[in-house]
Amino acid sequence: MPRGALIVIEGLDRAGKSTQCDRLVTRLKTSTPTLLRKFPDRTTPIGTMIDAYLRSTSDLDDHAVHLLFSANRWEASSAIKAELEAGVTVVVDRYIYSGIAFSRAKGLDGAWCRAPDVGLPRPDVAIFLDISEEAAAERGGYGEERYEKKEMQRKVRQDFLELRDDERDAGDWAVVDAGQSVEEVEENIWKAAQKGIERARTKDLRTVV
Ligand code: Z5A
Ligand code: MG
Repeated sequence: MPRGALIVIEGLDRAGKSTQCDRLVTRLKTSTPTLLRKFPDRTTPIGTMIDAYLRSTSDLDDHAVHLLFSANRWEASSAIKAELEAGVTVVVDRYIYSGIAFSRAKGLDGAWCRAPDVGLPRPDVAIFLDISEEAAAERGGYGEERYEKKEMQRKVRQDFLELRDDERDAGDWAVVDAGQSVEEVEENIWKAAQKGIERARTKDLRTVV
């Protein structure tokens, strides 16, 4: 039985990640078993701490919260590996790149930020939904959460675009213009996802290096 593909959707606030993850999962399910996972997973004990932090009901050191986000991925990693081995394709709404980009934007060292995620299952494809500040702003005002501020989002976008060029992830990234209609974005994500599906069909699962 072929293994499932690990397909990661990344992007800024209001880029349409959750909208598109749902559409991709629905479409994939017509031909292959597929599951959706989202990070942060706010349902676990670690996720509860992250949720309180994001809603600003608790304060944590930037390093400590970075490690919580990573631990939140690690606590799901065995399950993700088992799902992939069982032939289930896993679509992930935010993953390690959000972890690195948001913490770097707060001023933490890039190498330090990546270290705790080394060894996690590596995406077969990481699809980055790129959106300009102007287009994102048209989708409504910023919400109440901690990072939903213009200057932070600008820095995060810059960090994401730098991560795309990291040699350790060479070949993993696909950039999709998220400023188009929902249907157009869906179509471009579908094309990009095929790359990951093909990779999973022919190659072993790797780990983040
Ligand atoms: N974070 C971190 O710091 N470290 C980590 O390791 C991880 C995350 C994993 C919470 O994430 C915060 O955690 C996040 C990063 C940080 N902070 N910020 N900012 P989250 O994933 O829980 O955030 P979210 O609130 O669920 O998602 P989002 O990014 O805000 O939105 P989205 O999922 O990208 O967009 P959406 O909900 O699909 O769509 C937004 C709106 O736009 C909605 O009204 C849609 O109907 C509309 N939309 C969607 N697509 C379109 C198109 N194509 N045209 C027009 N309108 C559209
Ligand atoms: Mg979302």
